[in-house]
Amino acid sequence: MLRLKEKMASKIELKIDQINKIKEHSQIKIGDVTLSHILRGMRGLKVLPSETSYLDPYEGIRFRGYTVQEVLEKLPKPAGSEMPYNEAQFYLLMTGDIPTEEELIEVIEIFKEKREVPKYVFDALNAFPVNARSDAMLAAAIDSMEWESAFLKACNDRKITKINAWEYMFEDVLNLLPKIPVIAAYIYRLKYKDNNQIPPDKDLDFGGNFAHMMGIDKPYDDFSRLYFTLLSDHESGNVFAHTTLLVASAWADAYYSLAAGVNGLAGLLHGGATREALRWLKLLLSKLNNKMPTKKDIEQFCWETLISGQIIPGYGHAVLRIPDPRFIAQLEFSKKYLPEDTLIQLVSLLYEIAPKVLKKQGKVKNPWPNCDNITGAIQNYYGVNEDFFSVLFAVAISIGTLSNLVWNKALQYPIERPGSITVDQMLDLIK
Ligand code: CMX
Repeated sequence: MLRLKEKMASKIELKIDQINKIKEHSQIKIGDVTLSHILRGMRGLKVLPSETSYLDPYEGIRFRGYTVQEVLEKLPKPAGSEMPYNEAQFYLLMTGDIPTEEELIEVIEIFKEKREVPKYVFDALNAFPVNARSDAMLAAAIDSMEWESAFLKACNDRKITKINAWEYMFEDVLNLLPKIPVIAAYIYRLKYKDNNQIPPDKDLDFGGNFAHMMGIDKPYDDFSRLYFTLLSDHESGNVFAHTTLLVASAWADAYYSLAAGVNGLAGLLHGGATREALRWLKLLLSKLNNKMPTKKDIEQFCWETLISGQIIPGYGHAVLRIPDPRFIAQLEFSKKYLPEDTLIQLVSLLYEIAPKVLKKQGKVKNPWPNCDNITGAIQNYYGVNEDFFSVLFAVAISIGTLSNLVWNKALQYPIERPGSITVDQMLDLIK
């Protein structure tokens, strides 16, 4: 048995004991449901389990208890690289432990072995119309492999039980996750590089091989490792994770579930926010004939945006109440590697101005930048097309969401089915 699976099995056994203990106290109240929760997209309502990460409004994301800074410091890194192995982040999210060298090597080797994508997936991608969106192609590619699911087969063969379901999910996750960056890079080069494909490099890790297949020089490999680590998980309530875990709660396999999550990235408030933030920055520059705006120009453009009823993309957050540490980590990277870039300089200036404007307007609960504010500017520097941003997000967040998916099955969480309420019923409550 794989060491990773052995470790998971022993950790799951302990967690099941804890869950059984919690069940003895299941009547304990942890909050009240108010009409505001219904009217405000359930903000602040703690109702979803998440083993892999926890979002603290004042500290940012904690991956298995570790802050962003701690993860970047403590996780092992490839030789000559400043950013961690994404395989190490996967190991951490799956088990809660920083991997030893042996444990890490095992995951790296499995990922290399499993990343070969069946030819029929590429054939299907080649048949897409030229105007198809990259994220729609990724979702379709994932769905096309669904028939290979071990979980599906076990369901069909009536072998699956509540107790062993996680093992089939584990198998699917190990088969599926290593293929995602390979498919992503293929889509990119199919759409934007005349289908001039670069084969995988057997010596490279998850993030390094992605950068290689994209055909972008160093330090894009380190930026990929950084970005995939930072965006690898954000609890269970964001649209991507919630959609994936919801679909899986009905005992769909990892393929169907993840493809649903990828579709969940489409909207501009979630997966589309990186694109919108970049467009907004470019619009500001174009208004000034591509000259660097002054602080006054930026302030005026922020107000124009707000007064016209638009949002400032890349600012605000449903949970966070501080500048997103994932924004800060990317800002530090860009100040080191691309300090001369106009858009990066604009992002830094905006960081001084926009929070003041948003505070003055007084509507937002969090006037600080989120990670999406800067990612687009960095990708733009490396020549990556905006249409591809949701795919990059999907590659990253698949790491944690698929880990959580294994845990949700291991802890035997049931199908999700919350109740609903009509406006008339709400009115009855206030009579
Ligand atoms: N610019 C202008 N107005 C904003 C704003 C922004 N960046 N962020 C929030 N607001 C507004 C809201 O639209 C809301 O207005 P109404 O009262 O008129 O409806 C008001 O401020 C209060 O909103 P909030 O409670 O502070 O924020 P929400 O939890 O409702 O929304 C989010 C959170 C992220 C959708 C919102 O801040 C937003 O639209 N930001 C821009 C898009 C973006 O950057 N998305 C990426 C999020 C990152 C992630 O998903 O991880």
